Amino acid sequence: MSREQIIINMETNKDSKTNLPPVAPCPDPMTVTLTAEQSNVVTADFNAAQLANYQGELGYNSPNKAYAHTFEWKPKTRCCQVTKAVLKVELKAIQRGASPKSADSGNDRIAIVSSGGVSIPPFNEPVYDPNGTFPIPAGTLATKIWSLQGSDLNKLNTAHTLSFFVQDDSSVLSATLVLTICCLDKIG
Ligand SMILES: [Ca+2]
Ligand SMILES: [Ca+2]
Repeated sequence: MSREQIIINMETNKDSKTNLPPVAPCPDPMTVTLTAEQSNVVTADFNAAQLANYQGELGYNSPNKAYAHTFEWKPKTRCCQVTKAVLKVELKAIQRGASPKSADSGNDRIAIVSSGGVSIPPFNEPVYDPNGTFPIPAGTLATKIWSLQGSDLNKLNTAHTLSFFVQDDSSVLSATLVLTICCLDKIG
């Protein structure tokens, strides 16, 4: 390749073989796993009713108490972007659920919430499959694995937080948020 050709390629920033802009690998990729071992709640993400009756302990075992948690992450540098986020929550019915509409574990829901408790679609759903077999006994397990998108990723990239809320006869056994992050410079 001639010196001129190299300069042209540098100027146009195109691959000399494909003539396409090069696909730049992330210069500083990382994965961060956040857990809910430590209770943390950003109250602005919840409404008054939610804040009036919640706790933040994993494995809590008394009914009629909701669960709230806010994950928070800190960008390593100014130019870090969450490109992927997977929330996994393991739950257990503290009391039996008679039907999908009964005021026991049967009607419990789990939702990602923001700004005064507004849920961010599509992640607002029953804890236990409403089309499954009822009644469900106490101790019934459920697992949610949600790959976040749209507003949830935006929230992680602007506020650097993500909150979720669980009603009120189900125990949260574990909750993890795995973030795939790309940082554009390595200057701490
Ligand atoms: Ca209840
Ligand atoms: Ca309930």
